[in-house]
Amino acid sequence: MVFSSTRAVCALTFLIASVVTPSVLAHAHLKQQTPAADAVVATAPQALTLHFSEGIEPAFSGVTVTGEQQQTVKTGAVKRDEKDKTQLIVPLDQSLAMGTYLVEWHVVSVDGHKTKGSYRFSVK
Ligand SMILES: [Cu+2]
Repeated sequence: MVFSSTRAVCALTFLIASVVTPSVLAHAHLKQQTPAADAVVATAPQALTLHFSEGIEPAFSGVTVTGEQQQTVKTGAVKRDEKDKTQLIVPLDQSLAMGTYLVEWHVVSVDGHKTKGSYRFSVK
């Protein structure tokens, strides 16, 4: 009786540890970005940086930047910061005119999970 319940607890602990831990902790959420969400910047940025909660895979991650007239802003290939794999850098190939821009991002974190989201910023 004592033996079997100990085994059951052990099996349960293992199950919870293996099922809950990776899925809850490992998704890449956008924590911070430059220019910041809803920011109004005086100088047009030359690149966007997006800082995630987890390391991300640049080959499977991307960003689209759209202006007020639904025009797509030309961006260079996204890259990951050499020293910080949670940081995605998006070079802008054209300088941004005054206006509000929508940034839509999608990333695959190093554990293979996909996340996406969007935010806006303005150039005045
Ligand atoms: Cu994950």
